[in-house]
Amino acid sequence: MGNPMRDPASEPMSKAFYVTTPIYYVNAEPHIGHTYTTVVADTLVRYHRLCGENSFMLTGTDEHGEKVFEVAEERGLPVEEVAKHYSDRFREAWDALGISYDRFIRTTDPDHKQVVQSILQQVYDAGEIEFREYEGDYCVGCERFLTERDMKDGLCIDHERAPEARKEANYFFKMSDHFPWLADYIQEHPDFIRPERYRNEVLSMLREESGLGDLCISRPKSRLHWGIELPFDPDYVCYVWFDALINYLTGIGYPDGPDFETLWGACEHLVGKDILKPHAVFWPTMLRAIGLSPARHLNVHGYWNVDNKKVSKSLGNMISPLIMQERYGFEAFRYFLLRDMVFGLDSSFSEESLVARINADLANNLGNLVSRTLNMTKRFAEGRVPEPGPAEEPEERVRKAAEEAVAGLQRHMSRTELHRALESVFQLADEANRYLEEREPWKAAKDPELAERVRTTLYTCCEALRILSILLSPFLPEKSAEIAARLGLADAHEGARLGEDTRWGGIPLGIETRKGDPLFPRIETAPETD
Ligand code: ME8
Repeated sequence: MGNPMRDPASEPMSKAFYVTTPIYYVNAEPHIGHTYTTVVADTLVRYHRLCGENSFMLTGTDEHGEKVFEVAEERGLPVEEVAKHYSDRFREAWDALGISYDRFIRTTDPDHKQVVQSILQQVYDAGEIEFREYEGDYCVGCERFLTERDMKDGLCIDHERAPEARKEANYFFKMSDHFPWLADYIQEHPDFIRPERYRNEVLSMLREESGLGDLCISRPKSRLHWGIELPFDPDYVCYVWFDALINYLTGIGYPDGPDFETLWGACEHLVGKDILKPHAVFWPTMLRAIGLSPARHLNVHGYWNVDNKKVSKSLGNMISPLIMQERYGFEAFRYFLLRDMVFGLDSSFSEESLVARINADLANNLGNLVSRTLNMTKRFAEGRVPEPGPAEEPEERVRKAAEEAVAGLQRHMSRTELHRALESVFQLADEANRYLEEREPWKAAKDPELAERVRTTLYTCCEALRILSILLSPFLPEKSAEIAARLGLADAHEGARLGEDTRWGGIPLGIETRKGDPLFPRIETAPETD
């Protein structure tokens, strides 16, 4: 755990880590989908802090555009008021759920407006923006012109609504000029877009998609005044996606903030597959136009569905994270989200699967290990971590499981495979539970000749729990701190580092432990009635 003697000045220069979530539209309350992406970002940033890296997490709200304007019109309210109302809902939800973001950005923030205008001017001056007439099918839900691929039976596939035919004179970013280098870049950096299925999707988009031409980046004020004004034409505002993507730069102090260069070079975007195209095509080309390289990775996840339908505001089948928090405790819900979704694939949400997961992994496996270890330490070792005897084969197995858990965590986190990282860590809890069953300290304690064996068993389980409390801290921040506190290690847990503090044998002997209520009470579902 945290070493009080550690001198930060003597440590090697730390690596950097920068993670972003999409900035969410301010037209509805946060739901399970937004919560998932935000929790993944929070887990990653906590993990990188645990590794001692200079880490930064950005989230926030996307406030301009027609979608938000429409909601304000419908309600007869000023658009600024609606935007603030929903932006506050997101911020309050993340605060209530303990999300450790470093900045919550709003696209209505003054520094963002200034950055967007300076980038627009820069791209305009470079001759990459042109004025022309355009005609097409526009979906307000997507906030963009649709291509054939985006429609089925004349309706937008994502929003199940008919697009509007629109003809307008607008400014265009000459995005298609960039497609050849972008395709090469994606080929040469095979894990830039991951998992692989999304990389292939983008490559085929670049090869085949007929409508993927230049990007219309303006909206005439006569139709929509809610947006950032183009610095080179006051009759237009900036297209919401061009404005929104730039938040990833504003958020870390572009262009000359002290950490900008370091963090940008370590940027990991997290997005749902619905916004693959803007992130994989619009954004890298925009960055190139201002001389910046793409993010390190674009990590793309699938949808949470309920009854085979994507959870979304427009379909009205939302699951509220705050209600889940009230019913099950947020950490249990958070665990379920991270453990049940294979990162990249769709997943189906139901309360039955949530309860089954909580009971199996948290109540039975981890929770039981904690209560059995601490109860027996109380009963057979006066509540203190005892001095062990020599390790035998069963102890070696637990120790090996701890080493493998650390290695598995590192391997899977570097690939954003959080479900697999958790699986690796839980194998240590499995192994420690198996070990307890094998050593049976509750029986051995009756035989004075086995006193040393009992001490060794309890020591081994306390040490496994200490290591688990560190490895689980990115996933279960509060409960892992609680495990550490019951082991008498609350202070050390705060500054723990992966590697030096997760080596076997670090638990101080003789420290006073405390049992306590079940960490994750079993959830009894209502009995079925005939
Ligand atoms: O697209 N399953 O905002 P948005 C999983 N403002 N994730 C889901 C989901 C679901 N059913 N539904 C939503 C926007 N999400 C733009 C982004 S970024 C510069 C601008 C998550 O409020 C997922 O991360 O519609 C998805 O990409 C995002 O919410 C869309 O949020």
